[in-house]
Amino acid sequence: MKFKLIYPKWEKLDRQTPFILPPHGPVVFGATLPDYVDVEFIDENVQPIDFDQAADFIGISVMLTAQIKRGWEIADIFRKKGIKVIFGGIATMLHAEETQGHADAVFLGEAEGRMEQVFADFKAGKLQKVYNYMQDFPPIENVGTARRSILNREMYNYRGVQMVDLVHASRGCRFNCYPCCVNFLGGRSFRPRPFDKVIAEMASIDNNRLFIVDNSLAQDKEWEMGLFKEMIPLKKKWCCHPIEDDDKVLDLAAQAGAWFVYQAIFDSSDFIRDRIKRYHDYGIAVEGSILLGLDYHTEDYIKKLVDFLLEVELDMAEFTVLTPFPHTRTFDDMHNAKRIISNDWNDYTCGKVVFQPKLLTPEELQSLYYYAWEKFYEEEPQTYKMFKLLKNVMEKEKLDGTFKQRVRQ
Ligand code: B12
Ligand code: SF4
Repeated sequence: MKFKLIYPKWEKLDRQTPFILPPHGPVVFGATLPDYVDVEFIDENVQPIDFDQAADFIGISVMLTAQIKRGWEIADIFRKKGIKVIFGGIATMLHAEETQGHADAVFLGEAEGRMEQVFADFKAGKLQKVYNYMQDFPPIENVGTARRSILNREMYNYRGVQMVDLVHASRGCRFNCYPCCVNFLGGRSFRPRPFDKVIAEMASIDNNRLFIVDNSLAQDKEWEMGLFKEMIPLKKKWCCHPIEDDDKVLDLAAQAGAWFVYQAIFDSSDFIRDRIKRYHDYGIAVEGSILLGLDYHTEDYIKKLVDFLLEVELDMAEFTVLTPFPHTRTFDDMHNAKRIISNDWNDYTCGKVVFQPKLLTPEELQSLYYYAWEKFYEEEPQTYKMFKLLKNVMEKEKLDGTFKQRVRQ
């Protein structure tokens, strides 16, 4: 059976240097498919979709709200040709009802152990309209090594340098941050994968540079230290979301090859200053995620925050505008207060103001977003800071003999 799995394109963050990482959800999903399924994967961010090419069944995998409308367009085209379409992935769960109007089936939840049934239903002509496994998580041991062979890996490089490969060591998150929908998606409890499976998966990846995409590694100190200890012999270099702020953990992370972290920066406190310094003390670079548009943000506040980021020598910064994504507390509050000014999901890129800020006008916040990107990268442009980050990893690799020339001609 020929199954075409599509990852729709979306508009990238305005002002950020464009780079495209290999998708993660589709390759993890790919590992859950029955053996008889012949899967072809198309990432529309790097290659066009051939709507005339034959396929028995279409799967659409969507991660972001900003992808969903394009997903619907693609589905409508295939369905007009009489080909059945199933949707899955994060944005399907967040936009389940709306998506049903464009799909023969929507799959909600995690796919491990569930695809035999879905494909058997398809073959029998009995596809269900909705497969709802929300908050009904399969055993975490069932998460297998992602099927990266479906990727056209040549396409994922930045100026010839191979991009990181994505991998995850856990699901769920025990925190419940204001703008985040992860509790709705992956549950409130932390679900770590067994170490042996994670290490075997990492070892199998033909790339020394990884992105461990777990929501936050700082969920369980013992587990985190155990993971880093197991990773040391692999000599991989990796980036991730936050690491526990603890000397022992940071030391092990550095030994295990920590390269840089994505760290949320919400103010200019000494706490944040020390947090960045401690990462730097262990040779770990920091890419800040800075959310603009919180209720206490004024022009002065945002400008001082950018000055602070330069002063603490943050390695990279990613500025985003607070966005009321469905199934978040932000959405409920903004919706109840009638503060949402755009309901067009294509605007939900995190680079556009779609709500009425409290102490600024939407236009003022939008120009402060541009100000932040421009001011932060005024003296050292993004490409230069990215080069410094690459230099950092190459130096680490040269030290332990894992450096390989990766630039393609
Ligand atoms: C990894 C990640 C990223 C990576 C993505 C890299 C990549 N190429 O994939 C990076 C860091 C680049 C990223 C960026 C952004 N991200 Co992000 N990211 C995540 C994260 C942490 C994990 C996603 C993941 O891989 N999960 C693991 C996979 C295996 O799960 P899955 O995709 O659900 O797949 C399973 C099932 O859904 C199913 N499935 C998947 N596809 C299909 C298809 C079919 C047909 C079927 C049946 C089943 C199925 O099978 C899989 C196995 O069970 C999520 C949070 C989360 N935990 O979900 C946020 C998340 C998706 N990101 C989010 C956001 C907002 C962003 C940004 C827009 C903003 C930002 N700065 O963070 C940017 C994008 C900006 C840009 N430049 O365009 C939001 C999405 C909100 C929304 N509604 O759009 C999330 C939910 C986090 C949050 N804070 O709420 N992100
Ligand atoms: S923002 Fe990160 S730490 Fe906070 S709830 Fe979401 S996934 Fe967890």
